Amino acid sequence: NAISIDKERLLEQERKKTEPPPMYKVLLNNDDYTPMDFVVEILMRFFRMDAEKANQLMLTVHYRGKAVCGIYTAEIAETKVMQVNQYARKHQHPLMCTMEQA
Ligand code: NFA
Repeated sequence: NAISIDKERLLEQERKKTEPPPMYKVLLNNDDYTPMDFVVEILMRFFRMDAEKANQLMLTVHYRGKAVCGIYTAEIAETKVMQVNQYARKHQHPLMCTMEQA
């Protein structure tokens, strides 16, 4: 009946409020052309890493092919991917930032 449907809707709202949101890994992918210094700059600028951490992660991408830069909710992850790819394109580098569910 109508009351039990209302109750289900309220329960669903409560579930949504307490459920942790799905999380997404944001990755950088290696390529042969993007300068190492530019990748380090990206990691400092968009992922707020210090120079040492940024260098480490850049080398992980360089030697292993990709690495996780951070884990975020969908909206934040999508924004990071857009900002990084736009910035790379603006500077005419092929660097690719991608996301996948964590
Ligand atoms: N492989 C690139 C080079 O040798 C550097 C790089 C690192 C590119 C990490 C993309 C990501 N210049």
